[in-house]
Amino acid sequence: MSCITHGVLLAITLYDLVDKDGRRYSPYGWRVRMALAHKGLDAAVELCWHSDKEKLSFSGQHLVPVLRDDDHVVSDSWKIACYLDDAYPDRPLLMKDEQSRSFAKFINGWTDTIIGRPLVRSLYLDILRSLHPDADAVEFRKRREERNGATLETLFANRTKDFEELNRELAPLNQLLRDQPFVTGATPAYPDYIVFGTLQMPRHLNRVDPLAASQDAVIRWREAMRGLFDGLADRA
Ligand SMILES: N[C@@H](CCC(=O)N[C@@H](CS)C(=O)NCC(=O)O)C(=O)O
Repeated sequence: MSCITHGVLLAITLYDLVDKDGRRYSPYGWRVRMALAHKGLDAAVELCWHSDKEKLSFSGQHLVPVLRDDDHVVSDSWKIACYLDDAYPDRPLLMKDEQSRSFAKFINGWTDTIIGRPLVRSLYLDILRSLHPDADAVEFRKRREERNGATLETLFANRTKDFEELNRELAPLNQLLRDQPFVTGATPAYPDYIVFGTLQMPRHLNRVDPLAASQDAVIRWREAMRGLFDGLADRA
């Protein structure tokens, strides 16, 4: 299915998360938005709320992001990034060879677990409060409280400790970024978008900054990332 946006025919549609105030804070959605910009690909956007099962039923699952490119439907940000390189090899690559893809896959897992977990669980209460009115808030709370063995209020109260953990875990990245401007070296590529996407979450959700001043190089890198693609990172 193709969409017409501003008179331009777009073959690609990105299904991304939206909250009740129109904010798009999904870390995975941001990875794909940066990836599309890196490849110079325009996409129409379909906004979905948490567990928008009906709208996403065509994808056979209920999580965003989902990318539809004509007849191809790809869910999961990692698979989408791989798909974009495979389908559009003549455009700037997100991961230029097998080694780069392997490194990016490690960064994807590291970011989701070591960085993402303490960050996201400390933000659940903010997410709950910002849920779109049609999202299932009861189910949202139940699933996360079961998974974490604590109420969202308890997880929120632990935020300072979670941020301390996150800053400790970022130390090797900070060290790397003292020696080079981007995670992948002189220029940014998909591993940069992975980590950056996760850090976009608090920025767009509630403006809380988890980074301590000790993360000097990560903070400098984050500024550089915000400037990419005409300031895409600041667009809601
Ligand atoms: N591994 C997936 C994770 C996708 C994901 O967890 N998406 C969240 C939004 S950030 C979602 O759709 N949550 C809805 C739900 O849990 O029902 C990816 O990389 O895309």
